[in-house]
Amino acid sequence: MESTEETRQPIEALCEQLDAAFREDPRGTSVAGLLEAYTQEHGDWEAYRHFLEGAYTRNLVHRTEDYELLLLCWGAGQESPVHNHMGQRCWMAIVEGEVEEVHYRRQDGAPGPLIEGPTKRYGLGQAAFINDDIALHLVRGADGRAASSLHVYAKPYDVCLIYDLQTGAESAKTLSYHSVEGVVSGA
Ligand code: CSS
Ligand code: FE2
Repeated sequence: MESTEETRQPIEALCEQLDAAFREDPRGTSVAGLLEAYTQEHGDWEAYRHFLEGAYTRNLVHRTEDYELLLLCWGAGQESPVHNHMGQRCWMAIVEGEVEEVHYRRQDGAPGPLIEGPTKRYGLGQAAFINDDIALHLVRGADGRAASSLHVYAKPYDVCLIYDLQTGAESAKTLSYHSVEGVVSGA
């Protein structure tokens, strides 16, 4: 992602700010504020917006050794499986519609159904944070409606663990990109 000062898009400026933020502080203390400021003012994330029948899409905006920035597009009724974040930090900021997440945790000791925690709802321009110490979660557009959200994962990861609601059984899921820097994979 390279461009001159005059042509630099707001989302490119956001990536530069995130590059600097993680260089200065790997914990990403300023990330939620940067995401909120961007999502409240800018619409050029639309260049990465792709919906697909059947599943939510993961669209890569920018990836470094420290973090990745993705736009996730949640079609009506689509949701993620219950998943973890592989010991990494995850920020989410809403750019279109409203998003809800449902928290879960596993039973202590014995196998069994996941235990449901709170459901949280986020509107346009709001940011959320999660890691494995907080909860497992599933994410979807609120009220079964379409939505889009920017996600930062620090550090990036390509496989996560997903969980069966009824049994608590854990399995690995490979995470892939529907598009990279605006270009649909395989197109
Ligand atoms: N972790 C899921 C989205 S909810 S944070 C994913 O990256 O596909
Ligand atoms: Fe997640």
